[in-house]
Amino acid sequence: MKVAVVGATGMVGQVMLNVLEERNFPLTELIPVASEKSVGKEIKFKGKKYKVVNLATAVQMKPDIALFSAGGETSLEWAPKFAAVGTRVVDNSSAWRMDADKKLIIPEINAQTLTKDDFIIANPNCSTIQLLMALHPIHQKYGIERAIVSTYQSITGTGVKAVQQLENEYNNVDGEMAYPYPIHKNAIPHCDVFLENDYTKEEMKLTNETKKILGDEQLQVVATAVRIPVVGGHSESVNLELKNAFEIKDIKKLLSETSGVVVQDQVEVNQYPMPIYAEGKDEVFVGRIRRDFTKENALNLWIVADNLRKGAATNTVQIAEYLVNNIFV
Ligand code: 11C
Repeated sequence: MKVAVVGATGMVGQVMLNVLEERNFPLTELIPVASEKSVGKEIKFKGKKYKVVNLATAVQMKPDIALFSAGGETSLEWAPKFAAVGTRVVDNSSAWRMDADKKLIIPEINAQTLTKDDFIIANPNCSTIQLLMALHPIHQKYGIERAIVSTYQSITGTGVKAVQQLENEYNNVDGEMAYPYPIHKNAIPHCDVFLENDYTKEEMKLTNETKKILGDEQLQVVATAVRIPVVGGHSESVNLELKNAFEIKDIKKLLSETSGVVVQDQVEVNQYPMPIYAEGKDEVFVGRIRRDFTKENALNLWIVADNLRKGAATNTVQIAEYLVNNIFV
């Protein structure tokens, strides 16, 4: 497999390279791709050095797979150019997610919908991926009527500029701002841009991507997305109203038997998911699983995952692995 990583010098791109290496992805040639200012730089992968090339050169090299994490505009312009030379693109931006002709994939949930005709495949938003890893088995067994989600999102979701902003504020030095307000000692209820309905784009991704991935237009999700001064992962407080009666012990058992999900829920020893434990891991951690005593058939969950790994790079690489094992054969 000739694999291009588009955005190889970015935060998610770097994690993609680590994940490809760790999972021993069957790669014969790596094509690191980045913007003109990084062209010619060397990237080390599995002990070998590779030179960064630009997008046009990468298209000419006709990779089998291109993993994109270079922003929506780059994806909109360049993913079709790669697809036209036969490359399968797995795109981590929001550009193609809601396109009716493109599949939006979490491998554990809907990879089986992929066919030989799919050349541009969308990777969901990080907050959606971790949410649905926990919600999918519950929806299948009990039916989810409505989900109310509040997120506590890592600054790494914004990128390197935000990590630098926090560092500058922490050290009391001036610098460029990624957010309209200080993030140190703060919580900002504003992730991605505001839309006409007064929700943010990040909040509406949770609503719309959930319906598409679970194939259920009736499933209601309403979200508030908040940025907090944390690295290591996104956390989500989730209230679910189910269509059918349940026992909490059965929900815990169901989640603990779900591949890619780890239940951390022993409050008697203060065990619950936190970003400091999720950082660097591929699993989605679920805890604080408890009945909502204000409503019938309702419960609360706390879901944490490393947004750069399962929320981005790992999910993208898992899709590529599915292509290798099922589409390229
Ligand atoms: C955040 N979820 O944490 C975003 C980052 O739509 O792929 C990824 C944005 C996206 O702000």
